[in-house]
Amino acid sequence: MEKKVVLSIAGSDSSAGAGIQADLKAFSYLNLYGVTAITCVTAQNTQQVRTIHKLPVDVIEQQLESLFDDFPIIAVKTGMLYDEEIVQVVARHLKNHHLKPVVDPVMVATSGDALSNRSFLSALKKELLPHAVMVTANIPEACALAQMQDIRFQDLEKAGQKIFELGPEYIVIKGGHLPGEMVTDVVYDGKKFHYVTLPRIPQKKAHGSGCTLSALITGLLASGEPSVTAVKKAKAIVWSMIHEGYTPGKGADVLNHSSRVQIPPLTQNPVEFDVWLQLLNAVETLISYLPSHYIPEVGMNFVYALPKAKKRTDVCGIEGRITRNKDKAVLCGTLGFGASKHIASIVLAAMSFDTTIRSACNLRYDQTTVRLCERLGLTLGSFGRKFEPKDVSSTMEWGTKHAIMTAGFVPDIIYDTGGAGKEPMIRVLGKNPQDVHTKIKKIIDASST
Ligand code: PXL
Repeated sequence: MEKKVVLSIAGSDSSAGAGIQADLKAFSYLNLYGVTAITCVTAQNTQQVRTIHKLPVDVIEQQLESLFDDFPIIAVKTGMLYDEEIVQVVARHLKNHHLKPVVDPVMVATSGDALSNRSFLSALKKELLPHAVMVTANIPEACALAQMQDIRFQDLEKAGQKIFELGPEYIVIKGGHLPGEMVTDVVYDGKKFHYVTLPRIPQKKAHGSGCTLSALITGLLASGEPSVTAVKKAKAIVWSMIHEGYTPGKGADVLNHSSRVQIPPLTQNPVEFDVWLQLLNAVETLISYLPSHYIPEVGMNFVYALPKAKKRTDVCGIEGRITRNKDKAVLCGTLGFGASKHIASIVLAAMSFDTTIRSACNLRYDQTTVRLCERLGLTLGSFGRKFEPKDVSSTMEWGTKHAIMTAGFVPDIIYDTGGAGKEPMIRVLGKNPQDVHTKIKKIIDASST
């Protein structure tokens, strides 16, 4: 096996949420081989930075030389460089090896502790930024680089232009410090401003998100992504890592760098994003307790359609389904539009009668479950495969429409008892994933009492 080699030149964070440790996890996430040159060792936990110990500059240099002597390094990110002396050494080595870094201009930690000294800023501007492929600045860092007192949303383009004059090919200004329910980052390539927006994740104090973002961008560039796409993808990945983050200590949250985090669609349409997120929340809640005997042989899908959905690609579902592993339900694969065939056709068929029924999920067929649904007051519909006309192109569409027309309305449950080589199935329908989940929970709770 071969992996591309990427380098992070940054500080060590003993709490492993940020710095070199975050960079390595981000590189691994992208299936790259990360190597590191450590500039400073910080003693910190999720609450505070206690000490910063700068390494002797010849030790930093020896790390770089050892790496360049051995590895075919194709991309570099710089993080905490602390002072002028380190900036100079790093800039010299990168220039010698014709490598243009992604620069994360780390100055202050999320906790408010300083991660640079007074000589850092001017050295960064003079020595490193003119040779950078990209700089990823948050608002306070952008203020320092652009020499602006304050940057509001309407000042982002002016700030981008001023930082562009310092030499990087691409400028990213991250809007997380600006107010609002949405967080917008701006990417400037010297010609055009590209806006990338995702909802703010409330109540999370994510330590290491800046480091992870720039490391992911570096890795995606190394993997051949165009620059603006690399920023968009990296932002979507970081959003998910924060969304699924956790609190390993007593202080800040850390990102979940697991390869199983679900990445939102790269869309600027808030409705699509909301459909994806509501589905994800329901799927995650469901699999956290779903008894495995509810999962059919063919696996389970859970879908949610856009308002006025007409085609399969308007329906978000699970690529790979929910399957059984021993006694647990597991989510295999990712959520995406166009990912489901069968359950998506059921929802599309239901929506042709009632546009408010936009979500569905299938369960293993069991006669007792059907009777239980009836007792719980859920409305039932069904179809028999043996009545299916020969010329239908989609059994699910035909069966769903047949069940709805027979019932005279869209029922909560549509089941069929199978056929030759066809597993019988129960499908739970509802207005949205929460609604479908509530019905499933009602069934599960009632069956266990
Ligand atoms: O998030 C910036 C950062 C970078 N590098 C190191 C850090 C931090 C934040 O705490 O500790 C080593």
